[in-house]
Amino acid sequence: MPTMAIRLRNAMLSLTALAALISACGGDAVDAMVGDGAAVDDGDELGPPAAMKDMIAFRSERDDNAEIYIMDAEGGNRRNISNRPDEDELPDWSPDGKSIVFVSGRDGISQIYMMNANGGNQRNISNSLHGDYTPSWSPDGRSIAFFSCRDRADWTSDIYVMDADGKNPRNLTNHANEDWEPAWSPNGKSIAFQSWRDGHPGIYVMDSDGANPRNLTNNFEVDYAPAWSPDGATIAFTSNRNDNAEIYVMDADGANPRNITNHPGGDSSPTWSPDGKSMAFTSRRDGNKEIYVMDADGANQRNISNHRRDDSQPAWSPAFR
Ligand SMILES: [Ca+2]
Ligand SMILES: [Ca+2]
Ligand SMILES: [Ca+2]
Ligand SMILES: [Ca+2]
Repeated sequence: MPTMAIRLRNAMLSLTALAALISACGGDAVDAMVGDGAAVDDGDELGPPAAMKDMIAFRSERDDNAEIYIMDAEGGNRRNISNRPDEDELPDWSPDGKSIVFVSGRDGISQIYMMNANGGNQRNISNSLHGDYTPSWSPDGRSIAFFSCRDRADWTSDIYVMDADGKNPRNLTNHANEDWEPAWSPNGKSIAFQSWRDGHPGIYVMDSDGANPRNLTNNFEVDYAPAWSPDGATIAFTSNRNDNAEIYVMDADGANPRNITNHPGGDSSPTWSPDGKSMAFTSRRDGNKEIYVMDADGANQRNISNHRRDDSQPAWSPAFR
């Protein structure tokens, strides 16, 4: 049985990426960006927004800085839609498939941006002085959930919800420990998230107004990155309980957790296809991060990004209809 020290070390190792995000919440001043996007025209030349069906948005470093890419579920029609020299990451889709919400550092600190799904009309909607991360669009299209350190002097984080135009942000968790990675349920009534409030990162769920938070995973290992199935019956997540990161699914009340990837490489960040029959996820099994797709029971795991630079954070469009 691992000691608490080993558990803590494992937790920190597996959460390196998000820990890096949190450190950005520490108020490190980032110099004003130089030459930010001066050659990029966000105007209407890309045309009106069109709904993107059965596309996967993801973060890629293949252009030397993080960009939002989209591709179809077989890996075809791949293109860079953010196309800026700064870090662009953590995409999520509007329910109508026409827009993508994402995080960018282009204004000096990670904030939440919106763009058409063809890359047009990129704009900052959070306009926060602190870091904002992991946006999740509500199924009715009206709200964006995210996590931020904006209200806490100790730089820990809470889950927030704002209107989809960035107005009216409010803190849903108000808890002294870290709260990360909100994910709306398909009926809009609940938000799943990751929290450290019981001493080890677990998956929690609360009502969409922040009431009634409860722990769904209740174990001493690291669980994170919740994603609801389109029918709301199942939550996929990432767990290190088998000593390497695997995709698990559980019933929406936390019962019946089972490992569906079963591969010694690190597997994380699940996202469901709109029909609930498939999932995309990030895997490091080929030596760098790649986007994988599999059947929802874990069969037919295959690499669809196939690039030596890191590809991660998949989001399948649209999650809800
Ligand atoms: Ca970029
Ligand atoms: Ca908190
Ligand atoms: Ca694995
Ligand atoms: Ca790759």
